[in-house]
Amino acid sequence: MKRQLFIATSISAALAGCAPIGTALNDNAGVRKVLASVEGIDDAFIGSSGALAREYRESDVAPVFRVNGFATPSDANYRGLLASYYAKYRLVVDGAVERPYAFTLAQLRALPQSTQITRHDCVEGWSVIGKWSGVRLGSVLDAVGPRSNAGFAIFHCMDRDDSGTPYYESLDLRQAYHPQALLATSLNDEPLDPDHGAPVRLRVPTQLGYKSAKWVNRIEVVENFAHIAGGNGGYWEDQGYEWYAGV
Ligand SMILES: Nc1nc2c(c(=O)[nH]1)N[C@H]1C(S)=C(S)[C@@H](COP(=O)(O)O)O[C@H]1N2
Ligand SMILES: [Mo]
Repeated sequence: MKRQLFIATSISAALAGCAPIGTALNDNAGVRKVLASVEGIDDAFIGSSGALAREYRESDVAPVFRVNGFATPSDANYRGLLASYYAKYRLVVDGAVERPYAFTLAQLRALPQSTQITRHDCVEGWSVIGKWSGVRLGSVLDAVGPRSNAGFAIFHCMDRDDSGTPYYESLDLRQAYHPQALLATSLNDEPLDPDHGAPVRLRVPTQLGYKSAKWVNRIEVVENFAHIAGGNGGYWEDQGYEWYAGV
């Protein structure tokens, strides 16, 4: 059983490299859900909760971290953030939490910081190793206190596609409390730059790149995501990509 699941996961990762992603992967996700429900399997073999992504050495860090995804926001709101050196930035964390809060960048940087040198794997088939620092997502969630019905964290972003649809992503709370799930504010020892998602982006090295949402300005804690946008838990998920994108 474990071996089968391992193979299913590997096939999924291989298929995920092919765009466009269609029903094969969706079917696969359904299969995996059933497999994962077998007691104990998910902890050992599905990286959403326990397993750590490999961490690399300083000398492994790539000289250039490729930029990908939608264009860096250029609307009045984002330009205003840049002009204020992010003084006007707030990360709103609300929804199914005891103490909804709007964090300034300074407050996020004042929380205990964590650094990782990890590999970013894009679904398009390229990877790059970078050094990320920021606050653990779990620390921020602890600060606001998810309610007992909380199931997922939705990451709302400041960018949009050509037709004006906003980017968003989601993690379940177990993934969100993974020790390597960061709200990154620094890349390669520099403050995060606009093209890589400044001032705050998600960094989830255990999953494909599209989960690592850039330009995050709101984390909405919800019981489930059926009512959000297309109902599949993310911008690309709404186009047919798998919600679970473990690498
Ligand atoms: N808000 C937002 N986040 C996003 C994307 C995007 O288009 N918008 N693209 C995703 C994809 S597919 C990848 S590979 C990474 C790219 O991050 P990078 O530009 O820092 O390499 O961001 C992810 N997060
Ligand atoms: Mo990607």
